[in-house]
Amino acid sequence: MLENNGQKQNDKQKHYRGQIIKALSGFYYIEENQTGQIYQTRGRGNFRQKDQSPLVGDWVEFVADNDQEGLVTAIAERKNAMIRPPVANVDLAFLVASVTDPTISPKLIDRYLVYIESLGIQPVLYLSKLDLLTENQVQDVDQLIALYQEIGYAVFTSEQDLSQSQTLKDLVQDKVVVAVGQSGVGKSTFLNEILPVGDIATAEISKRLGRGRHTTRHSELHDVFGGKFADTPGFSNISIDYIPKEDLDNYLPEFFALKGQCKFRECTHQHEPKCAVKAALAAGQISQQRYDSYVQMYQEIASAKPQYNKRK
Ligand SMILES: Nc1nc2c(ncn2[C@@H]2O[C@H](COP(=O)(O)OP(=O)(O)OP(=O)(O)O)[C@@H](O)[C@H]2O)c(=O)[nH]1
Ligand SMILES: [Mg+2]
Ligand SMILES: [Zn+2]
Repeated sequence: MLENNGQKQNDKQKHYRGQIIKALSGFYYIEENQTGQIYQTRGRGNFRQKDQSPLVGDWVEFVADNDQEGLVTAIAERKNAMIRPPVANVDLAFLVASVTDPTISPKLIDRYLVYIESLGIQPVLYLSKLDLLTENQVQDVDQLIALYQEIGYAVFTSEQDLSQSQTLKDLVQDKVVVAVGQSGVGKSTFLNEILPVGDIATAEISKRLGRGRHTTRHSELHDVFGGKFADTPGFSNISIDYIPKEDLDNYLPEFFALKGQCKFRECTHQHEPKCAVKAALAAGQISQQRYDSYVQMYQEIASAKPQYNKRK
């Protein structure tokens, strides 16, 4: 008889497939394919040796000898895997950025967008805390929204009632979606607003209970609009130096659209003559802010120390 993680396999054990919807304290919670039942499982020891640990969003095979507990035995090949937040097979990412408290800089928004694009995931913007703006800040935020819409990104805001939004439904249906962004920007709040039963703890709720700030500590998929939407812990240090510098322009859509028209095939859009990107910048078709973000990220990548075993 085989032994896995100290658990003896026995005759009652059955084989199942499902998707990991939550990972917490060494347990993986799997929604079984046929019944939708949730099994609490552990990973098999040898995943760790292979440097392959199960992630939320993974499709897995598992064995269980009762309705509740089991053991993950295999992870299906992934379409992609985000390290931060740790979610696999992601189709769509809501970049959540607060316009105040904390005010998120456009440079940081651009950085998150490049990170998401580089993983082959479709980004969408959600701007929160518009209700806290003073009158003279409103115009700046309107410009920000217009800028990203012109590039082609869908932009949602906290001013909209999204709980019944058909546009949002069409975007989310049948997809694995993550909310990405710094801590405190309102990811859990946004998700609560669109969930059929919005009961995720947010800072406000725990303040009322006198327990101080509530911050999300694990990733979890929730059923919403016919898709799976992950609330995840916030993070702000995004490493982009795994991106080859010559590929960076692939991840800014308005640069990507023009790069074929630059005179030099390896154009970095900085010092070269007859650069279509710089021409578009001069003509006001590419924004100075996006161009500055690009140059800053390019220089950061170019000056990064070469690393081995960089994550993809
Ligand atoms: N006024 C206002 N407050 C908001 C809005 N969105 C979120 N908040 C508040 O901002 C605080 C942080 O919100 P959370 O939803 O917990 O933030 P989070 O992004 O999930 O943070 P982490 O879980 O730490 O990553 C809470 O007090 C929310 O009530 C908004 O649109 N307007
Ligand atoms: Mg949260
Ligand atoms: Zn160029």
